[in-house]
Amino acid sequence: MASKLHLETALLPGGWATDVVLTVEHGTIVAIGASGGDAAERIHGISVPGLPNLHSHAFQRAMAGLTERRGAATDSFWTWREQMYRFVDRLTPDDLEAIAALAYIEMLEAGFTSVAEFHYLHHQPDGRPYDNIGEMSERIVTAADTAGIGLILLPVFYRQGGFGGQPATAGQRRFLNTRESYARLMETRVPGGTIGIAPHSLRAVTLDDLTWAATTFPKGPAHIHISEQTREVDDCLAAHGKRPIDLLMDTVEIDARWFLIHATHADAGEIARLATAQATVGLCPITEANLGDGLFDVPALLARNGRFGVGSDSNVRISAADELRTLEYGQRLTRRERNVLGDPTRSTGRRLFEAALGPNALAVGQGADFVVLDGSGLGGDAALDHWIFAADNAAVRSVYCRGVPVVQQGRHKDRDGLLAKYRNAVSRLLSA
Ligand code: NGQ
Ligand code: ZN
Repeated sequence: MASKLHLETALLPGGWATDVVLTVEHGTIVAIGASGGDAAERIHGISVPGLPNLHSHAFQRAMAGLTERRGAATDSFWTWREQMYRFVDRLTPDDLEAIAALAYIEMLEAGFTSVAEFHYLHHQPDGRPYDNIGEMSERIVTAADTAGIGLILLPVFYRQGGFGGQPATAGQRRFLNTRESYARLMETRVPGGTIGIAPHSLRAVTLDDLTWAATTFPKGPAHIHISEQTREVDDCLAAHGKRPIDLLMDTVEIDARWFLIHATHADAGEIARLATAQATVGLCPITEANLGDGLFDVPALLARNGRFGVGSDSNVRISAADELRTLEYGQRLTRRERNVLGDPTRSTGRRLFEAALGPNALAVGQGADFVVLDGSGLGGDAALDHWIFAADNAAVRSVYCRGVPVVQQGRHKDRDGLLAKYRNAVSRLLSA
């Protein structure tokens, strides 16, 4: 069952290498060698490990382009959220599957080889569970399988409308679970993938619920939205007398399994704490710009050797390169400096890229998940910088997941059929 792939140029954990031969068995790299041999399929271009997408709400892909219009009052994250709730109200399981499948092939075409789906659209529009309570979760699993992307399914635990036990609004009723119904969602099977917990936010669960979820499911990844808006920080201080990340870290044991999504308004003390705990900050620069969230202090995190990655969140635009570029440009614009997130040992694009890889690498024991870039005549770090700062998604030539080419010549193999299904779903939604 072993196959061999001969990479012309590849980014290995130790740096750039040429003529790298991967031996792949059942999707996993079992050996890395230096010589070709006839059996190996030759892959031209610059091969780099696939990036993990740390945060997605796939259904929001279908809202791209629908919320860029000023309302009567000042628009904000909170007015956008009301529009999102109205959109959610009409989504069926078929819609979710069609939209998620398109979002996932676009992620692959952008160089993401796995997605952490922060999934909260669990129930029927009136809040009653589907006959199969896991219906919507299973649609996400099917969409990921159709696209061929790695899936970390994060069923979201959502219990209340806001701090201090505020009742959920009508727009939030599809998201709600008891502890019992949540435990059933956590039984969803994710073949070849992973499942993890996702208390939605400190707004949407009580501290008791948070502790319950973390201790009932002590293994696997744990994700939470946190500190994205200054109002959330203010409300948290008013309700609990602590800032959100301090409150989280005083309530449950935060370690390397935790992903703190956004963390935009973390202060210096909170950044030091989460870095020491080896939690990963899940930054979503395109969405954070689109929603007017603010800028996370990445230099402070890097100074503490903290971990970060990127997520496409609202999927208003799906591009790993653009996430990294927007992250760096936000810092350049506020500091009026260049190469803010770089270091002298490598290019800024490579530094950002390697940070966002997390544990992903072209190495024995890892999945054979990699992206082949067209370097436009450039090699090494310059090819990565060209992708991130110039060519964007157009530089992605092919993408391999578990050793199988899912994207070739920049296009996913099933793009046409999945795009047609997506368009049907969106036109039905907009006319409903
Ligand atoms: C979400 N999105 O769950 O889709 C949220 C909005 C909320 C972002 N935070 C809802 N970007 O946070 O209450
Ligand atoms: Zn989110």
